[in-house]
Amino acid sequence: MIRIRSLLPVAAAALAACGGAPAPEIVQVGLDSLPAATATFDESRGELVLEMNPIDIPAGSADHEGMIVTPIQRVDVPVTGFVSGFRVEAVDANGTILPIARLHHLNVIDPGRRELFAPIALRLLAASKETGSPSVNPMLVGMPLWEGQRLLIKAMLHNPEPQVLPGVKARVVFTFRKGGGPTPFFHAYAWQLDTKFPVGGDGGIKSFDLPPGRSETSYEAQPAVSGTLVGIGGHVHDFAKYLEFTDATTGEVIWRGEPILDSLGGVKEMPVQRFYRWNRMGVPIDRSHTYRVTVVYDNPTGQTIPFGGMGVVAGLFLPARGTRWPGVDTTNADYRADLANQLMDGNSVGEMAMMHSHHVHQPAAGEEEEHDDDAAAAHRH
Ligand SMILES: [Cu+2]
Repeated sequence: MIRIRSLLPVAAAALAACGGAPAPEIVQVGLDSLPAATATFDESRGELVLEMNPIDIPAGSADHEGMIVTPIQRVDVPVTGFVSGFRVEAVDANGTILPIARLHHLNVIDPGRRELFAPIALRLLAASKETGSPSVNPMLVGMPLWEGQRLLIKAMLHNPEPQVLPGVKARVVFTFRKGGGPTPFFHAYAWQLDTKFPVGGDGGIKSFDLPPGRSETSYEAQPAVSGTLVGIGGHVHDFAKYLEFTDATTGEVIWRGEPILDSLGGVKEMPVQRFYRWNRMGVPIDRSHTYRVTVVYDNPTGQTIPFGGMGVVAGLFLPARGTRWPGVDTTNADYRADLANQLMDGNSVGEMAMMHSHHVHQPAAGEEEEHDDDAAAAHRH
């Protein structure tokens, strides 16, 4: 049972002063009983760091890395301003930055604002070790955060060493500037559209059983507001042929991405496209239209692969001029189910998915495998 305290819509007056866009609608969500992470703003560096509590990563064994999903933690934003980029990292008990592979993924969720295509909490950031350090021009585009805004943060950590790795802290470093000035000109929000929206399967798992041969999985939804897409990318698993984002009302294919493969034929990454040009911010999105995400697989193994499929597009969106980004309806069944999944112990969910996870491309003896399929455990994004 989740208890959501004080459902009070608040106008973020401070934000209205910066940029041209109206302040987002904000719903203050309690969740006070969650453990608190820390937030530190360093104005001279232009960085806002959200750092999680230390956790011990279990030892790995010869055939298995140690892994742990952190408890979900709450963190309050200390200063109003704008995010224009980020990186994720993990540090050991001495504060030394660990190899990025120790951090499997890190997610930041905004429980007070909704997703564009579903009434669930906004996925503000979903970074994995492959994400790198994406950024936008801070004069042009920024994602607004306000002082006192409560965010949720969760990560999964790995340890290939044969001993416990103690006191590891995962963190996200936002490139951040204080609000109040005339820039950025555009307020941007992260968005996702998943083939298993709005809440996924048991425990919120967004991966699905992949049948043999060619298969197509899709999901359609209408956006909460109109606006402009400035960027798009996505995530798929091995054997994916392509991932597509379509205006189902007009039939127009807005984006199609084919996975970039590694030397073993596994999925290495998906291409990312920025739609904005010097004279045009991107692709218009109309709230009266329906949009569709489709992932197409060709599974050559002749067998159904449990949790083998996944398809999600994600990117950056600018609400139309004068449009306020919507808050959440905390009484909505999908919102509540999704939040309950996020608050669950990710290790029980992870183990369940792990038991069924597969390694399509086994590395040759002595070869380091960069591509890992235990990502099934991560797929509650
Ligand atoms: Cu996945």
